[in-house]
This record gives sequence, C-alpha cells and structure tokens, in this order.
Amino acid sequence: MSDQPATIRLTDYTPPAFDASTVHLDIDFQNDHALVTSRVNYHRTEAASPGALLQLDGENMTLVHVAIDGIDLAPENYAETKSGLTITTSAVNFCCEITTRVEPDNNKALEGIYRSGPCYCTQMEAQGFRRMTYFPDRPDILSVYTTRLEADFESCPQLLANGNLVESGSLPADRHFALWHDPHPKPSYLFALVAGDLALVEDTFTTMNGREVALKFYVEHANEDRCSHAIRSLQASMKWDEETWGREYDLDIYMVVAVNDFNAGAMENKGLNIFNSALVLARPDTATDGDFESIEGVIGHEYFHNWSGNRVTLRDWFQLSLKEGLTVFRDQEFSSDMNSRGVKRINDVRGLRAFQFPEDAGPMAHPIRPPEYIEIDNFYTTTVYEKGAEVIRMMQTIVGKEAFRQAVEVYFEKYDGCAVTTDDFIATIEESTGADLGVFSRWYAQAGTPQLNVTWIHDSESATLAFHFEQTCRATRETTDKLPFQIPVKVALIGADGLEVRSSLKGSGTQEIEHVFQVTEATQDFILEGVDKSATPSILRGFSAPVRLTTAHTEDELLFLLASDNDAFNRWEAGQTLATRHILKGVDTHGANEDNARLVAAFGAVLNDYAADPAFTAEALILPPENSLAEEMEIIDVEGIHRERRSLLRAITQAHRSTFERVHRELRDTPGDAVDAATMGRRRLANVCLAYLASIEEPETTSMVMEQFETARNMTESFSALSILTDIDCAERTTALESFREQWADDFLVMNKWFGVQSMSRLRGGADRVRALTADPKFDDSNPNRVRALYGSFSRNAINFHDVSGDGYVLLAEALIELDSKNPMVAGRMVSAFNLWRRHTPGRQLLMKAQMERILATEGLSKNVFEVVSRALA
Ligand code: B3K
Ligand code: ZN
Repeated sequence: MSDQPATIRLTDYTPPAFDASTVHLDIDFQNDHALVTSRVNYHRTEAASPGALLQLDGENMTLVHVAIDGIDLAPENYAETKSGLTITTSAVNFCCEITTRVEPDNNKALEGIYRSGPCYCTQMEAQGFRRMTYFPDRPDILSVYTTRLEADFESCPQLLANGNLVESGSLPADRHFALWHDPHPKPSYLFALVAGDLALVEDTFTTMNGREVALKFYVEHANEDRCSHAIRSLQASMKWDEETWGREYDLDIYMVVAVNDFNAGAMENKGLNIFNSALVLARPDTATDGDFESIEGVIGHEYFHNWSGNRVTLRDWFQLSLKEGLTVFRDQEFSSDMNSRGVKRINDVRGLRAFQFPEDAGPMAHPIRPPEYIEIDNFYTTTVYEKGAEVIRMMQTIVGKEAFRQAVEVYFEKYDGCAVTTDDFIATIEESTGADLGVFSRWYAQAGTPQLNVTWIHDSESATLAFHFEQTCRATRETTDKLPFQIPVKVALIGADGLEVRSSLKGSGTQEIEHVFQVTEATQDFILEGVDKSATPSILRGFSAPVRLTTAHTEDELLFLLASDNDAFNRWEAGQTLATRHILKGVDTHGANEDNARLVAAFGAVLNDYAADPAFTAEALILPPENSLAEEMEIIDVEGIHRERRSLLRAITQAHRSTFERVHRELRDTPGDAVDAATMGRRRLANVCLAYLASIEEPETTSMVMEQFETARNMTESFSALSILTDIDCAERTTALESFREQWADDFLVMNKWFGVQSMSRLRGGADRVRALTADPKFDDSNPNRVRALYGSFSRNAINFHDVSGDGYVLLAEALIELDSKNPMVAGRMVSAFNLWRRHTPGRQLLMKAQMERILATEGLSKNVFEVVSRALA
C-alpha cells in the first residue's frame, strides 16, 4: 500500500461546522444503477471557524449534479477529492442538492446500497451512507429524513424506508413509488432502504399505552414458515423493555427484513431492521436450539437499540460501546429472564474467555473506548461489545440493581434526541445514584484483562477470615503503567452442609449472606467476622468482574464447590478450574498427569445428578474449550492442549460409559420438538452425553451417533450427530455428510452448517478439505456467511489451522487477499486469526509472520486489513 492510511484520534474530535436539520432523499432504481438525489438543509453552527467550507464525505460513486439553493454550482466552487466533496459557500442556512449515481449490483463490499438476492438493501453503519450520497457522515449530525423510492413494480413490489409510509402509487411504464417519513431525528448510520420482491409475514404488538404497532417481517418467498420464532421474540422484547426499563416503542410500524448477504448479524436501522437471514429464519427442522437462542437474543438486541443507540445516540465512533455495551447488557438480561439465568451467564462467560480475553491479550487489545483507529469497522469487537457489557454489569453491581435501573431511565430521558459520550453516561449514573465512579471509569480507558490473585487466612481465635487481593494488568498499546481497576468481587461462604453462612465485613456491623468487595487498590485486604473454620469461600460469584482470577482453593475445596455451591456460575467454575488445572498439568508433563480419579468421579457425580437441572449439567460437563486453555499458556502448545483435553474426555467416558448411555437414552426418550428452555436443556445434555460416548471411537458408540443422525426429529439432534461424526475417521462420516448435503442442498442457511462443520473437523488434513469445499458449486466466495462458515471456522480449528506444515496459514492468507479485494470489512475481521502469532512456537511464528507479510505487501490492500496486520507485526 503506497500511502499509510491516517489514524483518527478521539482527542481530535471537533464539533461539526454544519448541521443538517432535514434530509430529503430521492432514490430512483434503474436497470443497472440507481440515481440518488439528496436535498439537505444545512445550517452553519457556532462551532464553525470563519470561512469554514462544507466538507462532505463520499466515495465509490459518481457525482452527477450539485446545486445550492437551486443554483448549479460553478466548478470553482466545489472540489471532488478521494474521500469526498468540498463546497465553498458563505451562506449560513442553505439547501444543498446533490445527485449521484451508484451501482448496487456491482457493490460486493456490502456497504451502502447493494443487492442481496431478490432485493436491494443497505448497510450504513459505520460509514456506508457516504457510498450513497455526499453527506457529513458522522453520528453527531441528527436529521429528520424523508425518503422517496421509485422502481419497476414487477422486480421491486416492496419499497421500504425508515419511519412511516406517507404515500405510495403507480407511475407510467409499470413503475411505482413510495414516500416514507421518519419523524425522529437520527444520524446517517441509521438510515435504511429496501426495494425488492419479498414475502411479508405480519403480526402486531400493543404497547403499554394501548397503541397498536404493525410488525412486518419481509423474507424471501418460501421462507414465510420460518418467521414465527423471530416474531415471538420481537413481541417478548417489546414487552420486556416496557416492563424492565419503562421503554415504549415510538413508531406505528416495525419492520424486519431478512437477507442472505450481510456483513454482520443484524442492523438496528430506525423502524427498518435489516438482518442476516441466519438470525431471523428458524424452523425446528432447519435450525438448532443454539440458532433459536441467538435469534431471540439478536432480535432483542436490535430492538433494544431503539433506545440505547437510536433515541440516544453517539457523539463519535469512539463512543461505540455506549450503545453496544449497554445494548448487549440489555439483551443478556432479556435472555436471562426468558431462559435460565445461570446457564446464560455460563455461556456468556465462556464466550468472553474464548474470544475477548485473547483479543485483550493480543496486538489489537483496546479499551472499550478505543483512543484511536484507522478503520472503525475493525472495532466492532468482542471488547467493545461483550467486555463493554461486563463494564455495565459491574456498574449495576456497584450501585445496586434498582438504583441503576432508575439512573439509566434518567439517562434515556435526559439525552433523548442527543448524541452523547460514555462520560455523559457515567456522569448520569453518578448524579442519579450518588456513587463515585472516578476509579471505575478507568475500565473505559485501559485495555487488558486484569489478573486478580486472592489468598485467605482463617483465624480461629477471632473467628475471622482475612482475604488478601492483588491485581495486575499487562502493558497494552494505550497504557504501559496501568492504574488499578475497580473490581467488584462478590463473595459468599459455603458451610459444610452446603448452605451459605452469614458473616459481617469488619467495621460494617451487619451480617450478610453475600458481600461485594470493592477492590480498588493494587493490593487490598478484606476481613470477614463471625466465620467458622469449615466455611469455604465462593469468590467472584456470577463472574462479577471480567478478570482472570487465581484463588488459593485446594482441589478438595473445588470439589466441594462443584458439588455444593448454590451460585450456578461458581459451581460450574469449580469444575472448569479443576479440569483446566488437570489438562495444563498434562500438557506440562507430556501426559504424566495420571491422578485423575477424583476429577473423573466428580464429573460422574454431576452427571448422575442430572435430573435436577439438565441444562446446567450439560454446561458443567463441557470441558474448557481449547482457545480458553491456550490463554493459560505463555507459549501455546496446540497439540498438547488438544491431546490432553481429549484424553480427559475419554477417561471420563470410560469411567461412566453406562451412565452416559442411560442418560442419553432417557433424555432422547422424552418428546420432542419444543424450543422452550427446559426441552432445549434436555436436548443439550443428551448431545453432550453423545459427544462423550463418541470420543472413545468404538464401533458401538459411533453407531449410536449414526442412529441419532438417521432418526433425528429436529436439526439439533441431526446436526449434533453430524458434528460428532465429522471428527471421527469412519464410514458413517462420509455417509452422513453426503446425505445431509443431498437433503439440504437448496437451503442456503443449512448449507452454511454443512460447510462449517467440515471446516471445524479435528481430523487431520483440514486445509485440503477446505480447498476441496471451495470447488463445491454451493460455495460462493462473495457471500459473508459462506466465507465465515468455511474460512472463519477453519481459522478457529486450532489443530488444523496451526498444522506444523504452515499450510493452514497459506490457505487463509490466500483466501483473505482475494476476499479483501471485494469485501474489506469481513476480511479485516477474519485476518485477526493471525493476531496471537507471538504466542506460538518459533517455527509457527515464522510461518505466520511470512503470511502476514505477504498480505501486507498486497497491492491495493484495504485500510481494514492493513490496520490489523500492521498492528500484529509492529
Ligand atoms: N450496529 C450493528 C453493527 C454494524 C456493524 C458495522 N460494521 C449491529 C448491532 O450491534 O446491533
Ligand atoms: Zn448492537
């Protein structure tokens, strides 16, 4: 790349020189292009320096015409640059009219206006609007939008945009138009339009004030019978937001459009959400329980953005976590209320450890409010989203649930219609609750996962338990000398009978079952009084802070907590810690960790006890994933982790084989297809049992898996069996993969699973398998879902991606170089698979580095990929 792309910094923020109060858009779809005319009323602001020019962002389109107040601009009064248009005018209030020509059918970046199957649609966040018209494309410019769409009636019977439909009608030559008006001022990133031929599925929701809202789901024809779960999820979200946060929906119509080509999961455009079809369409025979859960969560997430993001929006993109962290927190709470809270928490933390902790430990580590970026699309990260949600959750823990709820309501009311910052949010919580969040706010400015160590000493004479905490955090790009974080640590004591014991924090005088220690110093002590020696501390309950915790728990204490802790998260955590310690010891000693009897027996006890809570049992039995185990090692031993994890899995199976068989049988005998939390929990446990059984790779256990595949009553049973078989080198594997492909060849979403599952297979030769799959006629290297299913899954398949030959790296680098020329946003996200290269063995480091250098040397490389790779190599 010839010029180094510019770095944008938070400290360089300046308020806009021009506001845009109203935007009128006229989009005229022709055969091979669209003409976009915008009429924008600008107003020179007080922040404008004397003589400030009107700077409009714009790229990848052709300027056709520009006029101010109805008069065409003379060539000397405007200049087109690589990134926009500069207009010279001294007017204070004026209307600027611009016509541009765009080619949606040739737009493979899937930003701006593009085609997906039978429709045109848009993706504007973060900076897609500037690919449709010249505009100050920044989130602190809020405008009222009116949109007129015109197209052929036959190919585009539906014409949709934000807000309410004002007028529609036919035009000569079999054309028609629709006029939409959105009364709520919004930033350009929330604009959306859809024009195409889609099927409509309708329902309604009546708000708390008795207003009826039309819910309209637009999907490709023949998918009408896959919308009911998404619609129910939307209705449940609307009700939950009213009941939990007092938030009512504010338009008479809420539309969701499902498309097969989409860079992200979904987009919260005002009144017109556009979704990746994978997160809308579901029927028990085509979607797994996991898909059903994701749909509920993401439908909720996009709906909740209507307040946290849309009504109250962002001043600039550095504030992204203001809307994303808060909205993820809201969707996690929604899912917890709809399903099992404990299981939801376990899954969220498993995800955080598997993806966010490695990100925080690598070259792309950034605070939840990044101080700088080259390409903002690279910062839609698990740090901004999931760690951002953890930060909100900690704030709630610190100020108390009810006080937090009230404070957030104050925030919504106070900043309704404004573009604000994370500091505004923190200040509102402080003002409303009286809390001092000064130290706490360091979570917004410092990256890295804090390491928290805790030890304790019991003193029988004074009946006190003294805890000693120490926190550290590794240096990251933005700060080398970290100030201590405020870490709320929930602690309880469990008595020998398994019940929580009351105690009082020294000086407080009140007895509590659960304490929240506020660790704010590098080292800090807390003393509990009235404590019997037999009590076992349960620490960081509910994972009350996103830290890596090391405790002084002995194996006995962990075994006790696994059996008895009534905090579901910490009960699960005790099992994970035991398994992690055992596996890592095996890695260290090359398998000489034979003393597994107590661990194996404990897992057996968990299994035997399954009837009380099958969903929890399933989570407790799943061993820590390989990427989380890798996080525990300075230099990652890819093969060692794989070998030792597998060996523990087999040891547990061999010890409890008949119980696994019995539980699998009992659970499979219970009926069917329902997708409620209890039934899904039973199915999950049945499939965990099956995976354990299959791990010993005996003909009888493999036949059991094949039997489930052949008699599956839904996709969850079928796909679980298929995933298990793809890891076993057996004839059933080939049969099952062929039969699955034959059955689902014409189903776009199910075929993503078919590609993904093969890419994830632990069998050796992964890179060649992936190469062979690219030749499958159903593979499409322009479709993000297909690309993620094939290459994204492969990059997370540690044993194959990191094959010592380096072939996995070559495969991914070649695929990404090709992808980058079409879709930089997706390429930029996927290239982070190389980020942890410095944590690998010297041989692998060299091989990974060579591929990154090759990527970096590519002519015309995007800013997206450049930023990630250059940071990794720096
Ligand atoms: N706000 C969108 C993400 C857009 C991604 C742009 N690169 C979805 C969401 O978080 O709800
Ligand atoms: Zn979001």
